[in-house]
Amino acid sequence: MVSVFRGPPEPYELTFKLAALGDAAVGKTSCLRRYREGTFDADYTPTLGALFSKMMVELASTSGRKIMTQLVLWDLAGQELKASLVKKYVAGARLAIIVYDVTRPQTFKDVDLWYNILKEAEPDATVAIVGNKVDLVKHVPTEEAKAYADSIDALFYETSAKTGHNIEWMFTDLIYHFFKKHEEIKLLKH
Ligand SMILES: Nc1nc2c(ncn2[C@@H]2O[C@H](COP(=O)(O)OP(=O)(O)OP(=O)(O)O)[C@@H](O)[C@H]2O)c(=O)[nH]1
Ligand SMILES: [Mg+2]
Repeated sequence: MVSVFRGPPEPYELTFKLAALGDAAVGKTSCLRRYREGTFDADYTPTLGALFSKMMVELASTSGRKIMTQLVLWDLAGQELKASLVKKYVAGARLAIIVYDVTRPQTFKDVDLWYNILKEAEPDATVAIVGNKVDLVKHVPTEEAKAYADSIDALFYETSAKTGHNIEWMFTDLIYHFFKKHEEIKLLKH
């Protein structure tokens, strides 16, 4: 079981880093904010460089023991095109989401560029491809994006940070797969 702990910071047993990548204005900051705080802001404030925030996530082992973990979320500027800088920011990330905007096909094409930079820096990261803004008219076919995600062995989700559609599920499932893959903790199925 994986669940967000929205109380005050607790002592934790494990900490892990998640990086959010993708073109400008695809909704990286919005997806992270929706997951962390449950809110949405319609105004666009581009992220400069990179920002990080922390949140508590509670896991349950197969024996039912609760394990408090700290998730460190790194939010990268979509305008940050210098691969060397991106690599610096993603260093140490065990998990990554590469977000595109389902209304803008170019942002989907660029996913592969972000993926290659990530892969060079963190070859073992558990990766999710995320098509965001599904509350709007979609211009990137789901099947095409899913096929790409399958080809690079990544997870795939379609979300809306605006309505909250699939956001909690996407992060929960990603974290679940990460721990399952590494078998550091035997988790209860969510
Ligand atoms: N309709 C809709 N708008 C969204 C959604 N997610 C984000 N937006 C809007 O899209 C714009 C960009 O969102 P951000 O979260 O700032 O995008 P970003 O990827 O962090 O952008 P950079 O920091 O510049 O890389 C903002 O105006 C958001 O309100 C969504 O799911 N649906
Ligand atoms: Mg941002």
